[in-house]
Amino acid sequence: MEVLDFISIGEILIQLNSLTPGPLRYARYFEVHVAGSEFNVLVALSKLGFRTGLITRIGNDEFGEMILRALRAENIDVSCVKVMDNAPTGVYFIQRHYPIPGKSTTFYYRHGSAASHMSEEDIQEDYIKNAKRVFLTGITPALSESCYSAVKKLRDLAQNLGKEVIFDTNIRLKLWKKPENARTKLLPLLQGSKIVFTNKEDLSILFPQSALEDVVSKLFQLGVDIVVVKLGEEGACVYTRNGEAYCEKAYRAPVIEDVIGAGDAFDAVFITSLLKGFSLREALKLANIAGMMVVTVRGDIEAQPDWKAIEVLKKYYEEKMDMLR
Ligand code: KDG
Repeated sequence: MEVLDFISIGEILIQLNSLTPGPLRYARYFEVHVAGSEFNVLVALSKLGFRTGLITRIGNDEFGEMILRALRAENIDVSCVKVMDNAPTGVYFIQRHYPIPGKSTTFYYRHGSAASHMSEEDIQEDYIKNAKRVFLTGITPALSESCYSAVKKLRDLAQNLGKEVIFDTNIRLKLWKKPENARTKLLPLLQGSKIVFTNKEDLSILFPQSALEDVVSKLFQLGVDIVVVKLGEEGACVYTRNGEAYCEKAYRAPVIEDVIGAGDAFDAVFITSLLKGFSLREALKLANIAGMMVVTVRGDIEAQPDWKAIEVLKKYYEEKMDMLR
């Protein structure tokens, strides 16, 4: 079995992205994409040169076929992808620029989907032994009780085997229903993560009415080494257990098509930059650039940069040099 640099567990969805901005009740044309937070991160990591694998389930349907093709095309290991006969592949719609211009809203049609049936059965110890790091998000544990148990088993096994766990809180209230459900289920899962990616909204759910400094130190008490707070168009900040703290401003996107998926590219490029030996500050800058790229197109994975693109972008945004000709 090939050694994998990163594995994850999560639902891949068919994304129907409205071609026109505004409320979906007026939308007539939709563009089809393949997306899902953990998948997006693995696609980005795979473009950046890592070997990756995803644990998931898809329906035995045309959309499941589309997803399998996307996984193979993006060079993601599919040995832990199960095809289910009696549950469909999940779908979601994206409404753009309404009600908040520049922002997108998601509408899920995924309840009872194949991926929501994942359970502890999907977690094979050998697969984890064979992986270097595990990337998790707060989305999969929100899909169902059995998905929560699967994520917990994967995290526990990974930590017992001494693998690094990286966690993005990615709270989706449409899935959790109540903020307290997210809080009680997610906080224990964050324990011992090497890096936690989060944002202001998620932190206000996980640690209500707490100041940022307190929240960060609470995460350190949970054994987290690095906390990254993503601030969207404001940029991002990083805090480390040994007292380093930096913030970097975001880059302004020349156009905003659809902001969904930007945070996933951010995570992948931040992780990659650290593994390549860049400073925390530099990693924040490059991750901000990657996030900015993704908002310029519809679809989550299409504009994720590979390292060659990152170098071109770095020259352009930091030295104002256009290396395209
Ligand atoms: O991070 C992008 C995801 O939010 C999007 O692709 C859909 O996975 C998704 C979800 O559960 O919201």
